[in-house]
Amino acid sequence: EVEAPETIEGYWVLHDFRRIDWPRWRSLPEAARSRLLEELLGFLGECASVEGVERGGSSRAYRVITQKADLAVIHFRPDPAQLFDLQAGLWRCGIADFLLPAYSYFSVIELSLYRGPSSRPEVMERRLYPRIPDRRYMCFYPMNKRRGERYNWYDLPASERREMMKGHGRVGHKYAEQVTQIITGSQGLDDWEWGVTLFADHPIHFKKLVYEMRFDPASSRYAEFGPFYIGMTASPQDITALLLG
Ligand code: 76R
Repeated sequence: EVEAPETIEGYWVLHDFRRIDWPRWRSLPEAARSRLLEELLGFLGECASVEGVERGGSSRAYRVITQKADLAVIHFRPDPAQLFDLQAGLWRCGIADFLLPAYSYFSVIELSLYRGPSSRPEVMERRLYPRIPDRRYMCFYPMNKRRGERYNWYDLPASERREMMKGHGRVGHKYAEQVTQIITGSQGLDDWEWGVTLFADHPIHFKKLVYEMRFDPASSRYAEFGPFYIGMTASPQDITALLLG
């Protein structure tokens, strides 16, 4: 008999990272750039407008540091079909011709019930259907649990996994004030098994948390990581300054 932990799913999530094709963008006349920018801001405004609706979803734009990307949009929606429309919506914006795909990720907010569904219903609701936290910085990376010859997470008895997740939660909980974490599951959905999205007012908290967690067995033995992306919240003014400044 297999012992997969029970999971509960909430919002569906799309992380969409783009690189700006700077030489082509800069070669456009200023009036054309302004028009394309306005259209993009209109689209992003529409995306964010669902936040007034209960369980409507949430969307945020970020500037991204390093050459891996320039811009990111994160969408949470109750229905995965909405994410298909949002992806198409960005491609339909004229500026999409200047936004090169950099990375993207499809997953769903997941609570694994290692500790049982002990939380109160309103706490569950808030964790399954959260607004994207209003923190200045965002850190995203995909990860797997190892399936090696020596260390295989999926071969462990449930009791050992539960014990290890307890230790994991203890380390994480020290950072509960500084870092909001949203774990999304992507088994069967994308190339890694989970997406980790962290939100904080300063990126130093990502470094401290992720480093400390590397020493915890759930990570030191069993975690494998993909690329890291660091974003800074981008208001319409920030995006205007980035693209026209
Ligand atoms: O308290 C609870 O009920 C939640 C406990 C908890 C679970 C079940 C928890 C707490 N996490 C859980 C599940 Mn987590 N988490 C990560 C990473 O970089 C690394 O080493 C790993 C990436 C971070 C930084 C992080 C942070 N967590 C998971 C799972 C699913 C495992 C499964 O189902 O098998 C993954 C992949 C994962 C990964 N975690 C916390 C945090 C933080 C900060 C907390 C504490 C939250 C709080 O107490 O407010």
